[in-house]
Amino acid sequence: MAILYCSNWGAPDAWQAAFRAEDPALEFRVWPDSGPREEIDYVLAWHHQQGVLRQYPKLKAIFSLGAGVEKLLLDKELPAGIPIVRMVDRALTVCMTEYVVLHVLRYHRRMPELEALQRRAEWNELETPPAWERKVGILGLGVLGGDAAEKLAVLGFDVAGWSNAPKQITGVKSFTGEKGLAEMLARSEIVVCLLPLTGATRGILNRANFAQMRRGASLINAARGGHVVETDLLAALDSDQVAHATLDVVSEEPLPASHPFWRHPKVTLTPHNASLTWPPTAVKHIVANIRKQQAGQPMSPVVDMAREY
Ligand code: NDP
Ligand code: OXD
Repeated sequence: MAILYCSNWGAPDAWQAAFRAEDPALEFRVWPDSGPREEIDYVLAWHHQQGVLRQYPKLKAIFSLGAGVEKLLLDKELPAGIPIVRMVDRALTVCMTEYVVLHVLRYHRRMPELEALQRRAEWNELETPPAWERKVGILGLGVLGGDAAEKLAVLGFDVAGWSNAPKQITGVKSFTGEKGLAEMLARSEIVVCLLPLTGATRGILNRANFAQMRRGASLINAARGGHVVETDLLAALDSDQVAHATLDVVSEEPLPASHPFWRHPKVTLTPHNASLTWPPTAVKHIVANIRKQQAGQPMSPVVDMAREY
């Protein structure tokens, strides 16, 4: 049984070591040195070269090394009928929740304003309400958004979330549909985006939706740059409709040096490092799915090609 690491991004060493530790019987190969193509059973894909995945006639599953699959789905020559399994990794989830909690607390405790006061050597005791008075809205209540919502609720925040299907998460109000989006945006003082990038969500953080937000709300986008219409965000920041934005992802990565986000006083940037897949825990998810596939059981979560996530 052979698994092929197929990526133009990063080095395979950590993955190879993790697979060796988890299941030494799995033969780990690195594209383009796949050996005889009919020997490849599974592929690990992240930023792969388009068109190569269809070259393996006995392929049983494609494992995305990331949670977001929008780049993988850009490959117009994906082998038909081969399931694509998204990454669900304990470390990825925990680290994303750390990122969201960090930045929600930063806004809740008015740190951007306090930092500006310090730069001006001004002593001003800004008031902060208790967490239960702070309304946080999360776009996307899936693996990552659901965990972040749950942990923010445990910290006492007044949390709501928006998803395709209604959710039951303790302490989290669930909104769905266009009307639900408008209601959730209107109530939220801090909006977090953890949606997948699909045809339905591309450009969702746009002028019309910024206008639906509470005036002076803050935005945290840890999903994909394509969710934000950047000129609309700059206009919303300049008009104070949006007070501040924390962006882990942007439309062009790395962000060009000339981009106004770099020097914008109301923007905090991080270099798409909110959370990274961690091979030692991620391989457990992959190997568990391989065992399911071999036993004829359904793998999870398999990408729904119609919904694009
Ligand atoms: P999931 O698929 O588990 O969750 C997606 C959520 O979005 C679900 O709740 C889903 O609803 C909801 N959703 C999808 N489309 C719509 C829509 N049109 N309207 C309303 N709700 C919608 O994904 P993950 O939580 O695992 O990951 C989310 C994203 O986070 C990834 O796609 C990736 O882009 C990003 N990411 C960013 C990282 C970073 O470092 N910055 C790291 C890892 C991921 P429902 O539950 O009803 O299906
Ligand atoms: C992911 C990412 O999608 O790292 O996993 O962005």
